Amino acid sequence: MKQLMLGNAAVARGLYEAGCCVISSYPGTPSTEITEEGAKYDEIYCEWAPNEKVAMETAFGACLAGKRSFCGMKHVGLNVAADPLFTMSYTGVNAGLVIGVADDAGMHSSQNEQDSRHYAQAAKVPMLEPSDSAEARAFAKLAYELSEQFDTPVLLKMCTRVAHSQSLVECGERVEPEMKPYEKNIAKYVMMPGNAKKRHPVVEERTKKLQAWAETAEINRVEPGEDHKIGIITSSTSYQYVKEVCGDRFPVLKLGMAWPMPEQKIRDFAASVNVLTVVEELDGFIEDYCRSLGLALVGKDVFPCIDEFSQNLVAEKLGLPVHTGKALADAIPPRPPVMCAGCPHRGLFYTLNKNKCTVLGDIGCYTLGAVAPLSAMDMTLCMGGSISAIHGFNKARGEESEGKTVAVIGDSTFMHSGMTGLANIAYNQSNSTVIILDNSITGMTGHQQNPTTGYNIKGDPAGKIDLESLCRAMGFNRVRVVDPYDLKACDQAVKEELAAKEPSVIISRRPCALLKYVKHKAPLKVNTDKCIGCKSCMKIGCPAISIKEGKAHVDNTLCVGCGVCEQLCPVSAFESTGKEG
Ligand SMILES: Cc1ncc(C[n+]2csc(CCOP(=O)(O)OP(=O)(O)O)c2C)c(N)n1
Repeated sequence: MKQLMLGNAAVARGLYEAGCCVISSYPGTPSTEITEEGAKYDEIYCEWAPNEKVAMETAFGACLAGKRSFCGMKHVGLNVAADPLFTMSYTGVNAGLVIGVADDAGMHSSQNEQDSRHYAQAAKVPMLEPSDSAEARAFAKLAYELSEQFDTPVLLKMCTRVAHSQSLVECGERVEPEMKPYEKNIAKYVMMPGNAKKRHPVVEERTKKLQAWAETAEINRVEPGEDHKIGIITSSTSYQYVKEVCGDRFPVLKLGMAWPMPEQKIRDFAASVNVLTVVEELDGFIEDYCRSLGLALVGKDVFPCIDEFSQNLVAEKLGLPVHTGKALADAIPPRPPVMCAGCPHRGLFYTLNKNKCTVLGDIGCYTLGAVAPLSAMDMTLCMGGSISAIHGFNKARGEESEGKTVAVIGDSTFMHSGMTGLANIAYNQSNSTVIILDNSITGMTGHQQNPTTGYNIKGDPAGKIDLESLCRAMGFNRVRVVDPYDLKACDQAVKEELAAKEPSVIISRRPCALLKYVKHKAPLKVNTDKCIGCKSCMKIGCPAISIKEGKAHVDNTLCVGCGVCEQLCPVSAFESTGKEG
């Protein structure tokens, strides 16, 4: 029976059916649901690792031990895990190893728009690229076959639209592959120069074999068309747009394998059409390969390498009729992201703004501290970047910046890649103040557990890292905890730690207001007789507060009674509604 399935859920289904036994991942939109769905299968051991490198190495260890394994991440996660990836390409695998990576053209939820296909080429590993949920399931299974047949990790590339769209999937049964025997093999698995030198030719040979496989593989298929004026090579979600706007008009070479590419198949296809056209999102990856074969084509000279495509964009560029309905951007009112009502990060950012701090930021819900009226963020680069950067900033600018510059980082991001930056401060001694925004969850990506929360992916009790002890053990004498709902305490902590003559850590601790176990106070209301319309309460950018007829107004469907606005009101106009939320 066919069922509607999210692309990421279909990947998880494919992993399950292929007999995958171990999944270790780090969350990141649009990849997260692969692992969340994988965790629903009892047959698979599933975990959130502290970061993508750890996840990939864990999956590698599991495959080395003899079980099919998987790790999943978003595109930038592959940067973090690139180090093991490039050498795993040399060692190859024991049982199959599949690495899921999800790109985010259009940057729906990302800090950049990189194209992961380059990693497959650079690390010399195969990459499969599904276009819908049925392929997501099938390619996940195929990836294990290729991994074991060619002795290689296999990349499975998703993108936002394939990962987050639903389409029909026919499920199958799980196979339970026998655990592969573990045999010590120093020449294959110990990558020191003498051994690695012998593995590199193996890798080059493997790419040739994979290329030969790609020539006849069904996943690289030619779909005939009536009009050979144009022939389109495409893949992933671009294939869907092409089919939607062209139907069967033009012949299409759909590449299910992004790397290596089938040289002869491409040459034959090019020879069968007048104008070869490559339709691909982001970089001209297929295009560059075709050009290296000496083929003339239409590609990035017409199709942009920026932002995601749409049916209309593809139609317009191919000179076909464009759908003239309302553009999506006009049909849907814009909803810029804001910190939620009751977000514990708000009080802290208000304090940083008030103290005119230079804030070296990081990635998480708290990145929204950059948005007006809080505007308390000077830099956001990549996960973990805040702590390393404050050290460099303070070393460069000296005492003047030490007294007013802070780094802010979330609990999950701190565990991901903040600790090593903190070690650098402790070791090379800059007088830096680091604020860990501990909301007891990985908020940004939808509430995943992490090593500081005390729970595992299934919500069962797990190890819990004590942030205060960790920072002290690293050599910080000044470690203090504040409640970000308490503006006076935040102000005092920030002022004192910035004035201190040694490095310090402030842990701003309060669980995310959206966590199920968090009890809310009664929403507040405004006593309009008292309100003088000074708008002091608007300085925190709370979505529950607006101005109506010159007076503050609280939307009690949003307000969680955190009381931060109350602390700013000079005339005590906020009152409790008394109705517990
Ligand atoms: C290398 C990398 N991996 C994953 C992500 C996706 N991501 C963005 S922020 C974030 C974690 C946020 O959690 P936390 O630091 O606890 O802050 P919160 O959102 O809870 O405030 C993740 C996983 C990313 N941007 N970069």
